[in-house]
This record gives sequence, C-alpha cells and structure tokens, in this order.
Amino acid sequence: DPALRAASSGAVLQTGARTLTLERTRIMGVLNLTPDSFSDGGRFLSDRGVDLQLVRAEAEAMLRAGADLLDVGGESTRPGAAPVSEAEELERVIPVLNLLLELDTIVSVDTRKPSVARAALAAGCHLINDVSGLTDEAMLEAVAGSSAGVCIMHMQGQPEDMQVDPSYTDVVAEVREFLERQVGRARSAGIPDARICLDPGFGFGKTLTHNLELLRSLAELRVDGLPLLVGLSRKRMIGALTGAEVGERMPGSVAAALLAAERGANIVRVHDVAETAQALKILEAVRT
Ligand code: HH2
Repeated sequence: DPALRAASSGAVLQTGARTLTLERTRIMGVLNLTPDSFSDGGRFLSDRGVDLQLVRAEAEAMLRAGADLLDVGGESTRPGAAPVSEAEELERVIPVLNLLLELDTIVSVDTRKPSVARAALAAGCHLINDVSGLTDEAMLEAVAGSSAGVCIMHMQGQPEDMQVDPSYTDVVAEVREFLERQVGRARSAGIPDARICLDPGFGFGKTLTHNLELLRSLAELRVDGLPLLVGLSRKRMIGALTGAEVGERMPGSVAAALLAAERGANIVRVHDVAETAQALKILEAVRT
C-alpha cells in the first residue's frame, strides 16, 4: 500500500487533524478572493463582497478534478500589489474558510498577517501558507500554538518592490540557506518537522534566470527531507518564456508543474487543477 509506505517512511505532511501522504505529487488548488490577483482576481467578487456560492462551486469542481488541498487567499502578493487591511482580509477569508472546512479536504490559508493566521487557525484551517516564510515572530508563535501545517516560502524583499532589482550571488545556495534557517527557527518554536513544507517562492524577488536556476536545482533545495511545494502557475516566467498573456498560460503552467514534480516537488500550487491532474497521472505511470 503506497499510502502506508509513505506514512512509514515519514513522507507525510501533518496538517492539524488531517494527514497528507506524499507518495505521489499532490495538487493544491488556488482560490484567490482578491480583486487584484494577477490571473484570477475578481472572479468571486460581487457588489456584496465574496460570492460564497461561486466559491463553493469552484472548490467542489477543483476537488472533483483532483485537488488534494485548497489554498485560499485574501491578499494579492503579485509584484507591486497594494497591501490590504487586516479587516478587509479577514472579511474575505474567514467566511470562505468556514465554507471550505465543510468539504472533505485540507484547507490552507495564504496570509502574511499573524492576526489573520490566528483567526484562521481558530476557525480550524489546516495549513498556514506564509509567503513571508515565518520571518514575523508573531506568525511563528501563531503557528507554533496550533497543530496546523505551515508552508515556509522564500521571498527577497516585499511584494511592493521585490521585482525592482532582485539580486543574488548564488540564488540556489541563498534560498536554501534561508529555508534551513527558518526550519531551525520553526523547530526552536516547537513546530515538528512533520508539519513543515518548504517553497523556493518562484517569482518572489527573482528574475527569469533565478527562477530557471531554482527549478533546475529543485532537488538541492530540499532541507532534511522536508516536502517541497512549488508555485509556478500562470506566473510571469511562463509569459516571458512563451509570450503568452496571463489568461493563456495553462499549457506552460502544466509543463512547469510536471517538471517541478519530476524534480521532486511534493505539492504543486495551481489554478488549472484538472489539466495538472491529467499531466501528473502520466508522470505517475512512467514513474512506477
Ligand atoms: N504564489 C503566489 C501566492 N502564494 N504561495 C506559495 N507557497 N507559493 C507560491 O509560489 C505562491 C504563493 C502568487 O500567485 P497567485 O496567488 O496566483 O497570485 P496573487 O499573489 O496575485 O494573488
């Protein structure tokens, strides 16, 4: 039984009451509740705020299509995005979180704000996806005080200015060092390894060259066998390599997810769940 094998080899991510086994590449479906996310902004918004019916229908469709986790976010972190207030982010995220928790899945909340994380954890979210990589002490404490999983992502700079002039001497070594350091801090705060996954943060303070180098060297970024999460879906990198506008980047995104999975990504964060699931099935068949 591959699930048992994965569990006994420690290849799992513990997310509160739920356990994600990692014997194959898992799919995290993206649900952005923002007006301004670069590829799917405004999808779920009406004059009266977030349209819960619409979100529920999309979430259920993603689960039918093969999503293993759902990632809900109330703040766009695209390059140059304007910050959102705590009240606004809570208002977008918490009702949707409560709705998604009724479904049979793992629910992740994409936030950089400790207050939003605390509210999400109190509501029962399974995973905090922190694009600031637990650099905020209050965020570290919020996660440590729960039993939820956490995704520690690398970012150089802040979304406001991160793409102005990203620079590294050795991008792979520097991203890895950051991830190692933050794993150390998480452990010291009492978060066990089984609850941690790591993400190089494609597009977060990186040029096309940096992104390509990180993808080529993905295996070198693994710290102590911890799971790797990769988000390349519809990103600028796909556009730069193909000339495709943001709405036309599905094929390139599927290819990128597949390449990441082949290089060891345990979870791929994607907008196009059905297409990615189909591609990953081919990879699985070739692997086994
Ligand atoms: N990328 C985005 C947001 N959150 N989280 C992780 N762990 N890894 C990523 O690569 C990642 C992420 C950006 O994509 P998206 O959510 O589609 O856009 P926006 O930030 O504009 O909402």
